Amino acid sequence: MKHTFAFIAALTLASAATGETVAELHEAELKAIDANNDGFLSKDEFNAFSDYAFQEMDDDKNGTLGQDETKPFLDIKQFQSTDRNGDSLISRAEYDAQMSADFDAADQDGNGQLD
Ligand SMILES: [Ca+2]
Ligand SMILES: [Ca+2]
Ligand SMILES: [Ca+2]
Repeated sequence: MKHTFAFIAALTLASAATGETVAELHEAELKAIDANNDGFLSKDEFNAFSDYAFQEMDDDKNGTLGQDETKPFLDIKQFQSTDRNGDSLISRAEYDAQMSADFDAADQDGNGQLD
C-alpha cells in the first residue's frame, strides 16, 4: 500500500492510542480499521476512520484543525497543502477533500479498496 500523508497521520494517531511505533502498527491498525475483516480497506471503512481521526485531532472541538492541533501529525508543508484556502485552518471540507484524494491516490488499481 502506498502510504499518503493523511493516512499516515491517521495511523500515527491510532498508534498514539495504542503506544506502538509507526513501523510496528501497520498490520494491527489495518485490522482495526478493516471493520468487516476482509483484508481490504474500503472507502467506507477509510471514511469512518478518517472521521474518527478528525475528531481526535480537533482538541477544542470547534470543527476545524489549527496548526497546533495537527502539529504532531502534519508538517507545515502538509498543513499548507491541505489548507486550500490559506486561512491557516483545516476545515472539515478541506480535510475530507485531502483524505479522499489520498484514498484515490493510494487506490492504484481504482477498485475502491486498499489492500
Ligand atoms: Ca474491509
Ligand atoms: Ca480545532
Ligand atoms: Ca482552510
